[in-house]
Amino acid sequence: MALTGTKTYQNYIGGEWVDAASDETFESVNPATGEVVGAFPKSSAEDVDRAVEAAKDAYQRWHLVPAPKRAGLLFRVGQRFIDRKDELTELMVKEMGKVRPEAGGDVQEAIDMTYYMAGEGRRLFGHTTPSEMPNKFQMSVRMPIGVVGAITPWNFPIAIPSWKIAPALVCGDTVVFKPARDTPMLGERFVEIFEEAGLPAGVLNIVHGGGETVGERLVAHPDVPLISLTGSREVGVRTAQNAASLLKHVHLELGGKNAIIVMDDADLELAVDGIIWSAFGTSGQRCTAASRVIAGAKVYDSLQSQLVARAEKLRLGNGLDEDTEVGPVINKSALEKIHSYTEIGKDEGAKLLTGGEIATENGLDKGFFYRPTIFADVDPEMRIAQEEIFGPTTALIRATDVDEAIRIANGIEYGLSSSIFTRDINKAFRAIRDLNAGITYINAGTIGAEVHLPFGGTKQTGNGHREAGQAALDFYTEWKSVYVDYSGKLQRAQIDPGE
Ligand code: UN1
Repeated sequence: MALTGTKTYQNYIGGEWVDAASDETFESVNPATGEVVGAFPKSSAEDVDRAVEAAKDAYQRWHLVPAPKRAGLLFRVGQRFIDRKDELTELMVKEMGKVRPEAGGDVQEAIDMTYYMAGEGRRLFGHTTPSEMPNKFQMSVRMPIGVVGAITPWNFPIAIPSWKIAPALVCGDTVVFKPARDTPMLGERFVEIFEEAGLPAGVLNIVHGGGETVGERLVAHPDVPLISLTGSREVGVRTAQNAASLLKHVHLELGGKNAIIVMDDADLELAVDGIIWSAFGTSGQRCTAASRVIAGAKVYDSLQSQLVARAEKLRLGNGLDEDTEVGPVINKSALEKIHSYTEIGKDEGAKLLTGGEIATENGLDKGFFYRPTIFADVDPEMRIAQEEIFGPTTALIRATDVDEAIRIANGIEYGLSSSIFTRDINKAFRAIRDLNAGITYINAGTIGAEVHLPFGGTKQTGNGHREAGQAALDFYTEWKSVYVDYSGKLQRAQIDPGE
């Protein structure tokens, strides 16, 4: 049953809502109820080309708008996000499934990022440095680059677009935005807010559709020099490969297999809170989710029983219900993938402590619900301890000391987030130095990054770039070094001695 009739939404290109070239559509579905949220165009390469043309044309003017004025747009967008926070929050619960407080947090993250990047309009600092020669001035300045292809995931459907689009716009780039197929309505609202805030035509465009058509065309398009993608490792590798022949700048934010280490001296109650939140918050569908728990011998048994008791109490349901703690997973294929990992874990010999099944009681069968799942006696090499499941499943692993715990935590192909619970300052600093990850938490779970610090990971989590914070500016601009020689004569660097 459709919530909003059978309305088909449009793309937004060059400041106008327009139909796609083909009549084909796809539906966005509420994962808690199976209801249709709306129908969206299955756009083709032709639609992408139109959007890129509009963004390229707009770039000619936008990059010359003074940065504090570009920031003015973002300040107005930030205010509108605040004004429409409740409405966006409710829509997010309906389209993506996360529970209301978390959906509100997602919108808040976009508010924070938009204001943070708006502030950059009066900074975008470069450097001045002395010259090795007399009467010579030099500085480095950030230069905008051109059109950005922003390809975003469904798990943070308002926050992550803001992580890419706010810095791109303040830096003077223009954007073609492809939201995830599971959350197109939130993508369309996101753009609508920019339109309300006075977006100049073509500066931000949205093209709906699949990765294999819209995403791939953006990556292949010669007039899109920047691609920022948050998605799976597989799609990330393909994106980098396809973009390589054009030497595009590619920012990739891919998977995680994040661990929480609990040392024998930890505050166990706090660790249990951190694990439950990090493993089952957003139904485990965060790149930063804790899908492994590495525990010392003395705390292992107690931790295991407390975690099981807490997980079994978590209330599954529609995120619109006040008492729901865990919402659905995004779609049927995610549900099937998550369940297949339960089978894999059992076959590998891990001990299933709780969960491990699709929840169907009290109408949950209308949506895609999976019971919070905990495996114990997990060997670090098992697939459930190595591969990203992206669901409410976590694996308990034993470690004898901090060295072994860190070795196990690092023994994966990813490197996004990491955490250690300990009261020992020496162990905490060892972990900060030795955990090979883009983020390390001390005495907190693996989730909850703030917008003014760099976000991203090591190893197969990405390709070395970071988003958020000042680090994002390095992706959306290029450095230019400027030398001004006011000596009135030829001065040769490295050759002529200074006076
Ligand atoms: C993600 O799952 O890709 O730190 C982003 C966190 C959130 C962002 C997660 N602020 O968990």
